[in-house]
Amino acid sequence: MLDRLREIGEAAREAFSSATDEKSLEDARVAYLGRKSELNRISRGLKDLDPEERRRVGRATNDLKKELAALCEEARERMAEGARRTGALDLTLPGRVPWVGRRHVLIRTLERLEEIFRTLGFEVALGPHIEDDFHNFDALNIPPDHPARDMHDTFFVEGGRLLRTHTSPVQIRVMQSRRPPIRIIAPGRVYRNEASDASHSSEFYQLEGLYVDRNVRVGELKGVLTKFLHELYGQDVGVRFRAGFFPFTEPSTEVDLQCRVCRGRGCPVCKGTGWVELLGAGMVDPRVFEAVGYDPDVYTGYAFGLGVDRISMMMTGTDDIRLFLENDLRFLDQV
Ligand code: FA5
Repeated sequence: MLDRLREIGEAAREAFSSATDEKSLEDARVAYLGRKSELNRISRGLKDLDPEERRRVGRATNDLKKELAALCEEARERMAEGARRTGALDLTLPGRVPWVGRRHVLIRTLERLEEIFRTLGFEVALGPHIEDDFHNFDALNIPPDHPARDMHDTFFVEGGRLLRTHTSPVQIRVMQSRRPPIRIIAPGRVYRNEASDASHSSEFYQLEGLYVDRNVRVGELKGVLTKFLHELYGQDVGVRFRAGFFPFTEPSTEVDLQCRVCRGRGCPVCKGTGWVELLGAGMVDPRVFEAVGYDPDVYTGYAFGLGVDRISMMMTGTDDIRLFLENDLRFLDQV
């Protein structure tokens, strides 16, 4: 029996070392290590041998099996290496998944918001990021000594100009350039010189909305915002309208969404309250109409300003607003 094992070993070594392709290697593996191989038959027959013979043949069989398995693996690696070197395709290697780039999650959120508001009859208007005092504050009924200026910690640039603290100056620019009816949204980046935390950033996106015509009513504002939030988050989303204050709207409201990171249980994003403030809104104050030369006895309107980053956080379950600007592909690939 031991002689037979030696013969099998010699033939098998020869077969594995001379295998030149996948097929001949697989044939050798089946012939010498496969279920129906002679080596396997000898293993199965060990139980019929007397104890001394069983011990010797058993050990020799196992040693040969291990040696042949290693030879088989070596031959496989040799072939793969050869294929790599010659540039031939090695079908045994796992494929490389190509990395596919895509638009940033905030841009995709903005596109979704624009899509919803376009179907509600709004058109897109844009304005400059570097603004003047008049458009960012004065025309919005925020005179120099108004306490509301403190709420907007401002970055100033040369020439007394500033980085816009909100998208509301676009309202002023649009009203200065045309007559009602006006129904626009103004998406864009805004800047505030304030400390950041899970839900506050010094650079974020807003989307402004403005509708001006004769007889625009507060019920329409509530209707359009509710419709928008239902489109975005589904009909059963938790929404609350709170009384708010903005110098450029009267009455004013702030709208909160039940926190979708913690499902309302309380977390750092909602500061433990279960609610996240998404937007401010209200009926355009008559003083704003006066600043742009509209007659407040003829026209009424509503305006709103959405925090796009927070909307995106609530769409994607993102628990820290700073992730949006850190450019970490491990995060951006997931949202
Ligand atoms: C304003 O900026 C007003 N211009 C909104 C407005 C427009 C009111 C038109 C009435 C009519 P406020 O500062 O609350 O308001 O910001 C609006 C939204 O921007 C907030 O509800 C919030 O979602 C988002 N936001 C405010 N500050 C930050 C910040 N630091 N980081 C991220 N998002 C913010």
